[in-house]
Amino acid sequence: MFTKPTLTYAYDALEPHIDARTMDIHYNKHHQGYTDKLNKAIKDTHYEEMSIEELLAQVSEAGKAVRNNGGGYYNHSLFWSILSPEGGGEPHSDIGGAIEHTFGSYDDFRKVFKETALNRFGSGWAWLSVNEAGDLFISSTPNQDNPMMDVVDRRGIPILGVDVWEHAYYLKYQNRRAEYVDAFFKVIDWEEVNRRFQEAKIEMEATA
Ligand code: MN3
Repeated sequence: MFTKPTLTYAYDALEPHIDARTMDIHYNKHHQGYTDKLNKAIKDTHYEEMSIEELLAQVSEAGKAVRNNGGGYYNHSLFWSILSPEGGGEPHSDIGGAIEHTFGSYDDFRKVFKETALNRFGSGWAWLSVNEAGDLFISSTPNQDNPMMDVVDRRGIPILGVDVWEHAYYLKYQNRRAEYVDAFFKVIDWEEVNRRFQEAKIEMEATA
């Protein structure tokens, strides 16, 4: 049985960037829905014995319900963890250096990441991930797919992601996805992204 991680901040803690009502509905209805449907889909199957990471890595063999809800479960768990009321600003430490090294500067990174989020037609996600060489890359996936899955073009371990489904921003921003993505940058918890970056590099080295 998978359970949602507990939020470490209040629904209104990310105001004015992400509004309390959106947080409440997104966490309690959407994320809960993915979690419940995932648990239902894997009940009495061998997927019950797996971690979510193991499951996603071989999701091509699973049905649609496991792919969509397994992705929805994982993606939202990651999303809440990389947001913080104390977030925003420019990344420093290791992740700051790696972003500068890969994209030229933080501003250049932000530009490409934002474009990737805006160019995702319909519902999906934009990601910053670590590939098997330990390098950063930006990608986008439709629906609830993510770079962990064995069905995507560019595989890696995501360390930052933005949900661009309309349910993530419509109440406050309506169709203005660009404004929402700008606001998202103001609440990114770079310390958590850096922690995930370290973990992902160790994981990739271990599997290389
Ligand atoms: Mn969502």
